[in-house]
Amino acid sequence: MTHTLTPTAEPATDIDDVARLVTAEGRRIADPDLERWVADVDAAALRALYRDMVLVRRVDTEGVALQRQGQLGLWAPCRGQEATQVGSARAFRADDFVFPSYREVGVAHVRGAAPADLALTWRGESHSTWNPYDINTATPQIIIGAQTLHAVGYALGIQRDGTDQVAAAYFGDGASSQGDVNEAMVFASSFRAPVVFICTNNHWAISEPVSVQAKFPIAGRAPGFGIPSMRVDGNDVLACLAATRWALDIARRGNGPAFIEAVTYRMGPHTTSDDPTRYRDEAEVERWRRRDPLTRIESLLRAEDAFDDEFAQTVAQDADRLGADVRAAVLGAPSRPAMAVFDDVYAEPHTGLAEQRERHATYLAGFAGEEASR
Ligand SMILES: Cc1ncc(C[n+]2csc(CCOP(=O)(O)OP(=O)(O)O)c2C)c(N)n1
Ligand SMILES: [Mg+2]
Repeated sequence: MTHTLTPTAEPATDIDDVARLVTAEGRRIADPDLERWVADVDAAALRALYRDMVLVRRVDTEGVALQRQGQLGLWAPCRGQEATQVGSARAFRADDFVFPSYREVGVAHVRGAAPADLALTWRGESHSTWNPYDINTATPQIIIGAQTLHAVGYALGIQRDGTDQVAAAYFGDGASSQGDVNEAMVFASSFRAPVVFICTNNHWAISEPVSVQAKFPIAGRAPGFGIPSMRVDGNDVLACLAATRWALDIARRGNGPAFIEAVTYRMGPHTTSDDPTRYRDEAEVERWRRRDPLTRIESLLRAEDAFDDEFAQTVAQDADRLGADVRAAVLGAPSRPAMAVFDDVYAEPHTGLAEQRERHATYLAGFAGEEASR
């Protein structure tokens, strides 16, 4: 092949150059290719998606509050990303296997994580909370992009088992620059692994804007690996559901991996340890506030006469109950002994860990008697 391939445009920052079914104002727009994937979504199903998003936002708000009150060590807010998480996660089958990052609280909720499971790792009380095999969802990954390799490995296992399950990996715009993610795509493509890559482009990797590392839409990279991709409005829950069903269908039929770039925005800080006012413009945040994924579906439901005060009240009550359950789980969690942090890390003895354990025990021993002398 001697053709010169050049990017035809530079729309990496054009947030409207996306597949979409519902506008920011809550009006439906026609896209026959996308629509056919959600032809079954009636008013009741749309209301259920809205409810999911309200619940996720409530848990997220509770997580931030619990951290501010000193009950959690850290929280990674997902405010603004509810449509990306709920829409995509609702497309999976229960027996598909999902590999999330630390920010996918909405995915964990949809997959069936219990209220305590959504928060206790952030309290340092356990290395992981849910049993991955109970909800076919791996524990949240902190090592940026590593879960894409795990997902591809899992997908290759599915392929050898001869089932029609699919593995999925969630990762961020920042992660898309990691070697792991690119290696995962090469392997997935080469071996036609049944895996779906979901890149949440929330415009920021801590303080680095996506424009620094993506001069062309991130979705545009996948075809270079031989992987079909779609760039979707990540604040349109219906479009996210449709896009993920499209991607899953490719993988489930044995046609190899598919890739989704969900264009959304991280409304909050990177984590509760971060202060985004130091590096980003309030005007940008305000622009995205007007594209709120919850308001969008509420407007659509109202326009279609499927939203009333009673429904809003029921959803708000359900959300408050879930928020209260998360809070109760955190406040009621037993404290494990400080040295337990070294348990269950490796299956077999590990010299590095043994050294750390000893150092930490010596450090803790330095406080002996302090309690009594107070
Ligand atoms: C391998 C690795 N390198 C660096 C970090 C530190 N780190 C934590 S979050 C983050 C940014 C990730 O950005 P993105 O992939 O866009 O995900 P987002 O936080 O926006 O959800 C970095 C660099 C890490 N956890 N792992
Ligand atoms: Mg990001």
